[in-house]
Amino acid sequence: MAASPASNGSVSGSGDVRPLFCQIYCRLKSELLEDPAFDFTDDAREWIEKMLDYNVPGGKLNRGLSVVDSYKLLKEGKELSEEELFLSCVLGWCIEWLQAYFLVLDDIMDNSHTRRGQPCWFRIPKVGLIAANDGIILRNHIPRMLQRHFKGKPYYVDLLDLFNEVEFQTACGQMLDLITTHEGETDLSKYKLPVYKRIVQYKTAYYSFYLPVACALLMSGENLDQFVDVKNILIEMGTYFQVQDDYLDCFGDPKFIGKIGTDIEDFKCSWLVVQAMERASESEKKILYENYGKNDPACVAKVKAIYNDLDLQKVFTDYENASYTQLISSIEAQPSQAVQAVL
Ligand code: GPP
Ligand code: MG
Ligand code: MG
Ligand code: MG
Repeated sequence: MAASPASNGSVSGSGDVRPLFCQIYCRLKSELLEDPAFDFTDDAREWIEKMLDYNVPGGKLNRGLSVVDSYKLLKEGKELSEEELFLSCVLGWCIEWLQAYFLVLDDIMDNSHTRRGQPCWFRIPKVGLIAANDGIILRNHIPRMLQRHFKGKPYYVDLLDLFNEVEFQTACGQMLDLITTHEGETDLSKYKLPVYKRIVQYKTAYYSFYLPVACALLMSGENLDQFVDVKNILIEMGTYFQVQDDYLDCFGDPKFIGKIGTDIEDFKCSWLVVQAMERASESEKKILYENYGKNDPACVAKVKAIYNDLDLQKVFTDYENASYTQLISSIEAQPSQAVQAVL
């Protein structure tokens, strides 16, 4: 997720919540810096504070804010108590922490350069591979925050299970992303749509789309087993979101998306290369085979030229429209108005 103006696609209400949400970040950070489980030195406190400020709050905050928005909608117009509002913000921040943890490690694995308009954390000379441990600390902050604010709530154990399960699914998705890249290096024709969909369902959709809504449902006292349809719709949305991420990796403006694309250089099973392989002539396939996955701007330019010749921008717009129509019809088939509003 990239840095971008506040006027992004988040749903109604988040505009008002954003300042409070950001204040709560400061409170959570202070609590973590005073965690009695560790005997902090000044240096340790200073490192963690810098690491958090660099990696946690600088994104669009869509995932975090959507916990608050979803929870409000599930309450169907009933005013939230101060405690309920605070707790939904804490859960929102837990997801932003999870995202920071994934991104710090993903940028090492993808050999990326920039994130949210600044160098990736591991690219900072004093940081380097300390970033790997910082990722572990970010991950461990989540159960620390959950314990402090939710222990004793009837849904506490369900929250822990949810975060654990979604983290596991994401790590498995990341593994598929990485091992599929190895297979593609020997044979690009392995990059087909079902392979792609499986990767993105796990690496992106669960934590980015299902998790915020599932958190709001648990806070509302719901049993997640009753929301399988909702989960499937959110997975479709997450898939759409990753297709867009892949499209922007190649065609987005780094100034706006906050990161420089590396998918072509990294041999990624990107939506674009999957579409290109479906449509390319034998001679175009030959060019793709020879140039995809090379860390050389001339090779990257040849791949992009094929994407342009195949008019993948139009293929993307068509996919976007079809996916939107499909999602709207699944949402409208949902029996609950509150759930429809959330979706
Ligand atoms: C997005 O892939 C997926 C993640 C950030 C999940 C990472 C999971 C881990 C367990 C580390 P991406 O590489 O396309 O994202 P981006 O384009 O933002 O680098
Ligand atoms: Mg990645
Ligand atoms: Mg990446
Ligand atoms: Mg990407």
